[in-house]
Formats: sequence, C-alpha cells, structure tokens
Amino acid sequence: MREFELVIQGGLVVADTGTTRCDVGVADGRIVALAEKLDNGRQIIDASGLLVLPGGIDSHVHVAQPSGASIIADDFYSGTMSAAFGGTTTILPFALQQRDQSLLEAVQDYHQTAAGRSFVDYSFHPIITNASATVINQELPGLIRDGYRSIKVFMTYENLKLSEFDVLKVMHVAREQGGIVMVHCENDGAICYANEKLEQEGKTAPQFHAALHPAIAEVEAVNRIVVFSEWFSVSVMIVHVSTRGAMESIRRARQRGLKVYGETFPQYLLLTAKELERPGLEGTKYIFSPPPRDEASRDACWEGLSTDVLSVFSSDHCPFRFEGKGGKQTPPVFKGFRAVPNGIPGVETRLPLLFSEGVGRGRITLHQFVALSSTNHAKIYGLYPQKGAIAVGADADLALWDPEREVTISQSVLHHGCDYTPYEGLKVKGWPITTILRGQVIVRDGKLQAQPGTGIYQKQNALFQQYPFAPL
Ligand code: DUC
Ligand code: ZN
Ligand code: ZN
Repeated sequence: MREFELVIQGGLVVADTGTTRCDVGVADGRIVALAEKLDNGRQIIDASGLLVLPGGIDSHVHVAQPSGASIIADDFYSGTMSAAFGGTTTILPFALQQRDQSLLEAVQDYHQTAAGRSFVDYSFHPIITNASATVINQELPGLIRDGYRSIKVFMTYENLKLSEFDVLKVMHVAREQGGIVMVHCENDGAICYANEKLEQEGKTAPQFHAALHPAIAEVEAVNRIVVFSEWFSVSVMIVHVSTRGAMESIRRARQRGLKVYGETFPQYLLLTAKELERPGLEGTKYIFSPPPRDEASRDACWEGLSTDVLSVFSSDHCPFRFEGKGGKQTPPVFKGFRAVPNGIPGVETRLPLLFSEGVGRGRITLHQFVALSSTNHAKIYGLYPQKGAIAVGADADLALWDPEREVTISQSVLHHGCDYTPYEGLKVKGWPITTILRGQVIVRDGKLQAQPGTGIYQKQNALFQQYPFAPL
C-alpha cells in the first residue's frame, strides 16, 4: 500500500466547480491521491467538520516597498507570516521600479529581500515607473518571458504615473510577449483638479481624502483602458475596482469577449467614506486609494463578485502604522491628508471577511469563494493548475477552514507588523485553522509551524487566457 507523507481525512473538499467528501493524500509536496478513504500517512490530519480549500492566493500585496518618509510595516517575514495565519499560501507582491532604476535591478532587489524570509510562496508583479527605451525594448520583453507576466502601471501619482504613450508601449510589449497589464485607473487631471480645489478651500482633514479621488476619475480611466485593451488585444487587470461605473464598464467589456479582468478588496465591500470622519486622527486609519466610497458603490462591488464580473478578490495589503515616526498620525503636527501614508493592512483578514460576509450572508457561494480567493488568481497570473486547485499533481497548498469558528477581529489576534486593523471589533464566522504549503503544515491551531524560507519564488507560466483573435 502506498505511503503518503500526509493524509487529510474526512474533510469536505471544495473547488471552484464542485464539492466532494474525500481524503487527500500528499507526497513530495503535491497532491497525489484523492479518494474516499486513504490511510497510511506518516502524518494524518483529522479534518472532520472542516472544509478543505485551496490555499488562498493574494495577488495584490505590498511588502518591503520603499515609501518615502514612511515605512511600510511588513517585510517578507511578517507579511507572509500574517498571510499564512489568514489561510493564504501564495502572495503576489509588487516589485516597484524607482524612477532612476532599471526594471531588472528592481526585480532583483525584491528577490534578494524575499529570499529566505518568506513563509508562503510568492511571485512578483513588476511596476514600471520609467518606461525608458531600455525597459521597453530589452528588459520588459525578457522579464515577461522569464515569468514576470503581470506588469503594473499607474495613470496617476507624481512619482509613479506613466504617460498614455508609455502605457501603450507597455501594453504592446505585453501583448507581444504574452503578459497582462495591471492598471491603476484614475484620471490624473481629475485628481489634480480636485486636489487644487480642496487645498484652496483648506479642506485637508482626513474626511476630504474621499473627494480627492472622485468616482468619475476611476470610471473615465477604466473606460479608456478598456478601449486600449481592445485596440491592442492585450489582457488587462483593472485593479482596485471601487465604483459601479468601473464594474459596469468591465461587465460590458467581458460580455463583448474582451480579456478585461477586475479586482476588488474587502475595504470596498465593508467600508464607506464615513470611516474617514472618525474623530481626531482616527480617520487616517482609513486613508487608502481609491478611497472607501458610498453604500451604492459597496453594493456594486458585491454585485461584481457575485455575478463573476470581478474575477479576483485581493487585499491591497499596504500596511502603515498609526503611531510613531512616519505613521498615519504624522506627529507632531497633522499636515493634511496628502501627507498621510496611503494604505491599510489586510492580508490576514481578507479571507475570513469574504467567507463570513460573502458566503455566510449568502452573497456568494462557497465555489465562488474558492474562485475569487484562489483559483482565478492562479489562472490569470500563470500559476494554474500547480496553484489554486485541489487536484492530483497540484501543489498541496491547502487551508482547512472551520466554518463555525467565531472570531472577533482585533489587532491582538493578528500577526502583521502594523499596529491596528481597520476591522477592529468586527465579528466573523468561519476561520482558517490549518494552513499547508506544498504539503508542509505552516500554521496549525493558531501556532506557526514553519521557518522563514519555507516559501519560495514561483515563476508565472504562459497565461491561461489570451486574446483568441489576431491583433488589430
Ligand atoms: N494603489 C495600489 O494599488 N495600492 C496602494 C495605493 C494605490 O494607489
Ligand atoms: Zn493602485
Ligand atoms: Zn496596491
């Protein structure tokens, strides 16, 4: 009889397409058997009463990213530990090119920073901030072919944005080499206009951060990128969708067969701009971009997830501390919302929030949960079926969920390097209690079981879906 390194017995195995009650046999880090009854494991985990899900994949994470005077609170060590406790087994952080840096150098720097420090597997999305001739003609084509298939560009922000001309150049290379372009879609002119007006009127308290990023700026930019995507026949990911207009634009594009994907986050499903009005400087804890919006936008994001218009649910984990030098409170004097570091933590709370508020409240099915939290990320970013699947041959990346476990989210139960959570006091039902990476238990019953370096780099393979038709 075959001996397995690990057997998970008696759980309900859930994929994006179906549910089976079966045991899972693991050898050499992979799933090698799925059967009604498996014994003979060197390690046996009793999963009765638990759900066995593919490990979460969080494809929008910022760790160890230089951020001017502020310091991002997580490096690969703490950020991936937090991910593991939240049932996530792979993250895709960004590798940000400094304007005076080559893109290759940026990617190599992030590799060095991550190596030997990570508890979960990782892959990178390079961010291009300087589309020099060398980047466009040499570095980018090589990087895409080497497994960095998802490239992010910004349409706004002084030190990050690319011109439309440069965005088009990146899109062209991505199409030629088989990449996908992730776009921060906001109309730069609209934001500059709002900024000048708010400053002239002295409106710099945290609550005005919402007005700095008008919904129309997002909608206009998404429409433009959809048009560009069709023109160049290139796959695009519209990151951080927060408005109905953006969601509907993606719906129309997808109905027409365009390879336009959308992403949203917990913050757009659970928070509104009201949070920015909290007393004192508490509102700074909710400064992130695009900002939390109104209830109608919140409903639109849920609708996007439940109708499969939005394909991925990520965290945008971008943790800045509230207290201390470079923190959100910017002591000793508050200099206006523009000086507040932009981003919130969320890699650990992402999945429990979607499980409880989505599956628990009947807004999405359990299969959609698996697709949105894991499988679709793997398919879109070239990691499927090694990741995101419970199938023979796939990596044994699994999260065992107790669907009945009730937890009150609080800073004290989390493992990130940040000093607060935007969801303090929120009660959720359903929690990942065991996380397994390539067959190795990395978290069990609230205890870390792995060493840093357990997580390794994963190259992105040819993308799952490209345009089936010839480019215009
Ligand atoms: N965009 C992101 O994708 N993350 C953090 C802030 C931002 O503007
Ligand atoms: Zn962005
Ligand atoms: Zn982000």
